[in-house]
Amino acid sequence: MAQKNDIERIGPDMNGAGLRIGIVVGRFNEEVGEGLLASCTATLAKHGVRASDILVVSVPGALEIPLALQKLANTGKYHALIALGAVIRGDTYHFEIVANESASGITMVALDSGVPVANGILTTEDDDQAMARVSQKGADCALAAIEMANLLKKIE
Ligand code: INI
Repeated sequence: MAQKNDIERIGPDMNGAGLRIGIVVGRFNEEVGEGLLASCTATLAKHGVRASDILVVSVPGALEIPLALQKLANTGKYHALIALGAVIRGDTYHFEIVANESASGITMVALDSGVPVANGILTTEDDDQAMARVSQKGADCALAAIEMANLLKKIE
C-alpha cells in the first residue's frame, strides 16, 4: 500500500523568473483596465517576471479579448496569458451576453491551446465596485498565471 511519503505532489511554485507572459486588456472601461494592468504587472515583477518577457496587447472590449488571446497562444511564445477588463452592468444593457461570451471564449482558448489563461474580467454592478476590486484582481491574475505556467511545465 502506498505510504503518505510515496505520494508525489506538485505544489505552487511562484517563481516567475524566465516566464513569458502575454496580457490582453480591454479598453472599454479604461480606468479599470489600466488599474488591473498596473496591479498585475507590479505583482509579476515582484515574483521575478522580467519586463522584457511581458507583452501587453489592448483591444476595444471584453468580446475581443478571446481572439487576441488565441493569436498569442498560437505563437507558442507564452507560458501563460492574462485577460484583463471589466463588464459593468450599469453601463450594459446586454451585460449577460458580453460577460458570458467573454468568459467562455477565454476558457475555450486555454483548453484548446493548452496555454493557461488567468481570467481578470471583472463583472460588477457599477464603476465603484469595479474600482474597489482592481488591485486584488490584478494581483490574483498575476499569481494564477505564474502558478499555472510552472505547474504545466512540471506536469509536461
Ligand atoms: N465591453 C467591455 O469590455 N465591457 C463592457 O461593459 C461592455 N459593454 O458595456 O457593452 C463592452 N462592450 C463592448 C464589447 O466588448 C465589444 O467591444 C463590442 O461589442 C464590439 O465587438
